[in-house]
Amino acid sequence: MDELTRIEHLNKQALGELAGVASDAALRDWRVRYLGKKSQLTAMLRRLGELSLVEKKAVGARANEVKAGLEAFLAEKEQALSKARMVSLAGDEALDVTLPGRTPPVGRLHPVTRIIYEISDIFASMGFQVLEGPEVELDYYNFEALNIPDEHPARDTMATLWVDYEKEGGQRPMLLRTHTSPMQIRFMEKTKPPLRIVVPGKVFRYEATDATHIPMFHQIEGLAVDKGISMAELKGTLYEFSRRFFGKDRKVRFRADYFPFVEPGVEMAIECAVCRGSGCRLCGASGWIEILGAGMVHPRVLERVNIDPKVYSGFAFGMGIERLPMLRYGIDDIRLFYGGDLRFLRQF
Ligand code: YSA
Repeated sequence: MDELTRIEHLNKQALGELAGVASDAALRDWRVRYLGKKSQLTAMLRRLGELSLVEKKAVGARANEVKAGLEAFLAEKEQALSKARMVSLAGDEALDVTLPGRTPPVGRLHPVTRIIYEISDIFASMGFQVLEGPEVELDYYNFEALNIPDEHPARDTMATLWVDYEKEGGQRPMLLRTHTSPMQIRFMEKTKPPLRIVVPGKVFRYEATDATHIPMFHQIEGLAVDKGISMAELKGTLYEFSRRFFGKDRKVRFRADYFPFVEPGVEMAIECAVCRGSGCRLCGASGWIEILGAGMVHPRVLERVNIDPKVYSGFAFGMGIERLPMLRYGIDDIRLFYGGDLRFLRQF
């Protein structure tokens, strides 16, 4: 067989095999065999020098032509294989099944929700039942039953968002609850002592905002009624809460305060996390941030729900929830919780 016949034979064989190639690995194999350094074609081109001038011209030209042809078919085959990897869907749509998958964005709980769960767990472990109550409330539960009748000056401390103020025609005024305390009444109307509950939830006040005040915030109400409950149980419970939430080294301050539904009343403050007591913008230079109001349930409140104050006594508290993570992490503006800035929210 002369060289030209051998080239044609080789070309036919190479093209025949290429048609049957169905994978990248088989294609790599084919390339080595027919176009690689040790292929017959390369060997033929190397042997050209041994041929006569006339043969050299004819064989050389045809060998290069076949080589170029095979390279072109190789490129075509490469493209066809990569296209085959795309599963055709409909029309122009295509799906490259070899692409890495996209990670779906996964949401997470809002920091305030997480704190509510954490606080509720702490109180639950101390024997308190966790429940919720309505955000749209009757004036009766929000004020009247809590010993805050109409025209009582204490109403001014909780600027109210009214839903319905019609007093005529039997309609009872409704509002967005200004605190979680109405749940004290709702629960005691149905359940007699001994009882211990905490009630987390949203509250609303028509208030200007600043670094520690917003018009919609969260509180958690606490109520314990039993025989022989005293101020010692109130302080013990709140100290224990602070120790578990902030750690044993954080300073706590109790001061006398006034709320119409307790007697006596107190407020509890925590040492400011930002300045550690030396005074800064967040704590208004006082070194303390108030987190809750509390006290011994007023006898008149107990009487209203038919619990005899001569037999039973109780303590109650209402804690502002947003201020707790502020005090734990040193967050210097309460508005950050509701600004929707994911750079802030993702840190929790
Ligand atoms: C008092 C005695 C009880 O027996 C039971 C509950 C209470 C608390 C009372 N119901 C109350 O709401 N008191 S308060 O108006 O002083 O608010 C309690 C806490 O809510 C505050 O200490 C503060 O931590 C938070 N708070 C009040 N206004 C806020 C606020 N947090 C953010 N923005 C506001 N605008």
